[in-house]
Amino acid sequence: MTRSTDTIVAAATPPGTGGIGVVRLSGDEVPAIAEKMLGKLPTPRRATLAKFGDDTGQPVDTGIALYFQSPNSFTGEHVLELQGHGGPQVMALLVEAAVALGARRAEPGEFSERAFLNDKLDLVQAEAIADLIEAGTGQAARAALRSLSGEFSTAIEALVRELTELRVYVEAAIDFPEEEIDFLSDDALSERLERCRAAFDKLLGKARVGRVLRDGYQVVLVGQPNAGKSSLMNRLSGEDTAIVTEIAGTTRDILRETIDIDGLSVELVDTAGLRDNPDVVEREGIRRAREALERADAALWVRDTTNPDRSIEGELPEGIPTLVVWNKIDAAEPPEAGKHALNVVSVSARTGDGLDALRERIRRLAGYRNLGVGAFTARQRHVDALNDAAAHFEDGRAALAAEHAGELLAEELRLAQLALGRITGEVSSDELLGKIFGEFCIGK
Ligand SMILES: Nc1nc2c(ncn2[C@@H]2O[C@H](COP(=O)(O)OP(=O)(O)OP(=O)(O)O)[C@@H](O)[C@H]2O)c(=O)[nH]1
Ligand SMILES: [Mg+2]
Repeated sequence: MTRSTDTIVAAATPPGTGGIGVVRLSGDEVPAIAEKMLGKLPTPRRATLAKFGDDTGQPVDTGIALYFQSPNSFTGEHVLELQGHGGPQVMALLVEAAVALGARRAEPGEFSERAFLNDKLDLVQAEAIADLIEAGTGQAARAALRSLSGEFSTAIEALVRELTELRVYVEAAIDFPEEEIDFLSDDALSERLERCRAAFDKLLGKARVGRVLRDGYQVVLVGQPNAGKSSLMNRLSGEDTAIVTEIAGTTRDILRETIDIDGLSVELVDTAGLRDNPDVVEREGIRRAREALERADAALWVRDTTNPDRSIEGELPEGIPTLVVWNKIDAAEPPEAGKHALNVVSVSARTGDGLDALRERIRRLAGYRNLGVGAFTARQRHVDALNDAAAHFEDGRAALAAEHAGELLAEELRLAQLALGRITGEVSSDELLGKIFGEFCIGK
C-alpha cells in the first residue's frame, strides 16, 4: 500500500529542445488525468501511441504514453510518462494541461522522495540517482550506478547485522551474570569485536574513496614565490591558465583547473607564493592561499631545486596530507636528504619529467588505488555517519576493556546502529530529507 498523495507533474527531460521530451506524472489522480488527456487509460507497461490533449480537449502533441500502475512504478504510485516532441512549448503545454486537470507542479527531487517514502529505494540509492546524473567522470558514473543498485546499502546492512548480533550476545551475557562462564571476557566476544572493527575499517575506506569519486579531490599547490606552482598546474592540466613569469609574486588570485587522473577528478588550486613582506595585493593572495589550504583534501608543497627555500612546514595546516614536490630538476638536483622519502617527488614542470609519478602519488593520497572493481559513490554525510558509528563502537570496546562494562558496550552498539541507520534513511528527519531531495533537479 502506498500513502495517498496529491498528483505531481514535471518535465523529466532538461529544458531546451530535443528529439523527445518527457513529461511525468505521479499520484492517485493519474488514471483520471490520463483518461482526459489521452481519451483512455493506456494498458500498464505498454508503449501506446496516443494523441495528447489539454484540459479542453485541444490537441497538443502526438507521442508515446507509458502507464505504470501502482505499486509497480518508479515512485510506487500510479505513474504516467508522456513522450512527446522535445520542445519547450510542447512540454509547457502538457504540464499546464495536467495542472488544469488537478495535478501540481513537482518540487525538486519529489519523484525520488516519493520512491524513498514508498520503500522503492533507500536514501543511499536515492542520492545515487542524483550522483549518477551529475557524475563528472565515467568512473564516478559507474560507481554511482553501484550505489544505486544497492551495493553500498548492502554493505551497511551487513555491518548493522554484525552489530545486532554482537549486541544480542552482549545483552544475553549481561542478563545472565550468574552463568558460570564469563561471556564478556571470552574469546568469542573479542573475535566478534575484532571482526566488527575490521568491517568498519573496510567500509570507511571504501566510503572515503566513494566520497572522493563523487566530489573530486582538491589539491592545493603552495610554496615560495617562483617555485613553479603555476607552471606545474599548467603542465598537469595541459592548459595555459596561470600566468608564469620569472618575477616572484606573479600569482595573486586563486586559480583552479580540474584534471582527470584515471577517472579520479582532481581539482588543482594554484595560489600566491607564501613569503614575508608582500605588497597589499599579494598579502590578500596569501590570505586566500591559506584559506584554500584549510579546505583542501591535500597539499602539494612545491619547492625549487635551484633555490632551496626556507621551510614553510609550520604554515601548513595539520591533518592535511602533504606531498613535497621538488621542481626544476632539469636545472638542479634536489637535495639528497629526503629525496627518496615517501612523501617526496621530484619533477620538472618545464620538461614534464616525473609528472607520471606525481599523478600516481596524488592518486594514492586520495586512497584511489585498487579501484575499478566494487567502488561505489558516497557522500560526506555517509562518511560522517560512519565515523560517528565507528566512534561509538570504539567507545564501547574501550568501556568493556577498561571496566568490563557490558551495559556501556551494549548502549554504544545501539548508538552505532542508529548512526548507520541515518545513512540508509532508516532513521531520518524531515529536515534531512528536505536537504537531500531539495538538491535534486525538478522532474527527478
Ligand atoms: N628550469 C625550470 N624552470 C622552471 C620550471 N618550472 C617553472 N620554472 C620557471 O620558474 C619561474 C617561476 O615559475 P611560476 O610557475 O610562475 O612560479 P610560481 O610558483 O607560480 O610563482 P608565483 O606565482 O610568483 O608564486 C618561471 O620563470 C618559470 O619558467 C622548471 O621545471 N624548470
Ligand atoms: Mg604562480
